[in-house]
Amino acid sequence: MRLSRTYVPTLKEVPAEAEVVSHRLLLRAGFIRKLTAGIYTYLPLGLRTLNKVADIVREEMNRAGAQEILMPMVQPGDLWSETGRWEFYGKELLRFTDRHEREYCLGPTHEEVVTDLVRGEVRSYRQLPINLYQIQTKFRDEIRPRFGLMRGREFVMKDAYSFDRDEAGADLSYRLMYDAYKAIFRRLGLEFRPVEADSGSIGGNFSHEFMVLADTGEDTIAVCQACEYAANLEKAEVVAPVDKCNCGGDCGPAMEVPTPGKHTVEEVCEYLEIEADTLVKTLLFDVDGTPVAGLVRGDRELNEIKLKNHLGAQDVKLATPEQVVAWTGAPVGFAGPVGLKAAGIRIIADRELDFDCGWVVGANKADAHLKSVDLRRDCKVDAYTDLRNITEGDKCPRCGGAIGFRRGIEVGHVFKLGLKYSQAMNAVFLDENGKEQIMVMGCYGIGVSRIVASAIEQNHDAEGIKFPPSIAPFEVALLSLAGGKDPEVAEAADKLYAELTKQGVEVLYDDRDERPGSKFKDADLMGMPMQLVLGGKGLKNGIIEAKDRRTGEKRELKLADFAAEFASWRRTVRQGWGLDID
Ligand code: 9G3
Repeated sequence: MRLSRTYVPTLKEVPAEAEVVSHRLLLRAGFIRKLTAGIYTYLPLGLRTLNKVADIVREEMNRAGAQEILMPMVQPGDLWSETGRWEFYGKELLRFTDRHEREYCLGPTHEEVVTDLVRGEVRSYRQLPINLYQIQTKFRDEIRPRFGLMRGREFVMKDAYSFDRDEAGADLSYRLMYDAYKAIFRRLGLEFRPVEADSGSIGGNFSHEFMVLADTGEDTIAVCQACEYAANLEKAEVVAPVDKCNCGGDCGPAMEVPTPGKHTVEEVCEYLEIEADTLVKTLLFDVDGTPVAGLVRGDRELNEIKLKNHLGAQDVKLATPEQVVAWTGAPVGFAGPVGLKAAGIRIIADRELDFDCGWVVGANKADAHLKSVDLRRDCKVDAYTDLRNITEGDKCPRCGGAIGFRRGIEVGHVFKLGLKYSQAMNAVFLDENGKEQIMVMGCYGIGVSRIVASAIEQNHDAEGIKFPPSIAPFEVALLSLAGGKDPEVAEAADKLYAELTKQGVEVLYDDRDERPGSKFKDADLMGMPMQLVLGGKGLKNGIIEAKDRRTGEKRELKLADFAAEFASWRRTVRQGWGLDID
């Protein structure tokens, strides 16, 4: 495509509301324009990238045996009432009525619609399994849409739904989608990780998120440097310590020490001249209305989700200062495990505390702590469990490798749905014995428009976007430096453009009558992975300058042998993106 005839309104400045780099660059590079809050128009280059992402998703979904359909945007409220979700969702679900006063919503997702379709068509086990998917516009009325395509109100999602005869079949469907997602993200040329998004409890309601790794990502994940393990912080398992206490258990009797006005871990440690890893932090919680003390080492963070899961509780809240005084007899900062049993308070301790003694703990008395405490001797811990947040340097629960933290952007999510929708909507089939069974479902989402933004979040620099070749609007930016006064260069560039196009290479040909500097700037801004620059000097010497946008590395290709030189350079550039490596 000739840039002189393409609508790519690049900008020097962007509105202050563009807070994240992908939003700024999508606006500056002329890929999108905002219609209204959270709702965007895709301009020609933005649409090309969106469609390239969608095409890769489509190919891999088809390869996995899923079948593409297209469901309506507008959904009848009655379906959502069948599953109880019409009442459950609030303002995020955009509702409206038609001319007959019938209630509808704009589809934020399509479980009800697809289950309604299947329950009407599938009657026999012979028709299962089936996996139906669509690539379609969703609407979710986010209260504060921002970050451009990262969190829009209207966005493009690939959503797939599998229907199986039984749990085993559903596990296979899940595995097929999990593997298809890995193929998709590899082909997109993005660094990603499948992340355990639930407790990893096998057979239960587990799910995986697919995260694009980017320092600007909103989620922090624990990632193993040695194996594929990755998990949300709140879910990541902490490996139990192995070495037992080395003091042989004779750490002397517990003794009270004054700690006047020392409330925080830092203050107590400084005052008693001890390290935080010899102090036990006692946090009090209101768990479904009953008091529970959670214990972790002074230098650790207690994980409330792990506490909640361990207790199988509905609601876990940090105790109020009033509750702390009522339960421990002391103000906040002096709570400790010794003597709490009297108040009927359950004590759950992180298992790290089970292998040492000689701890400093709150004395449950204002301005006082206890030292030399042995939890096994001095109090009754109800349970030792994995209660703390994982930290960098912890060991991987799968392979023992080192755990590091990475930030990620959720771009995909695969779920086991079980009978949640099929039971509520009576999606049943007759099994081989003619017995009626409820279908077992799974659902699988990919944020197609969010991937466009995430690719930029992960791959950009001060000059602009660095698109992976698989989703760049064009693979090559061809810059002619003829500038309207060097017909030979213009003619040679036209020829090259024609030749590359004939070879099937997608070229954005900057044939504008602009200064070289602004052409270089725009090429770096728009982010095509390969830049070819043809100038007068180069033409005279029979060479064209080639630049790899990812690395900035430049080389000269001989015009005489252009086709072969370009082909080998193209391979190098693509392999730099981890593509075409068989
Ligand atoms: C709603 C609104 C927002 C929602 C939902 C429903 C998220 C909702 C979860 C899912 C689960 C999967 C199929 C594709 C992959 C994700 N936000 N979810 O159900 F009414 Cl307003 O969408 N659905």
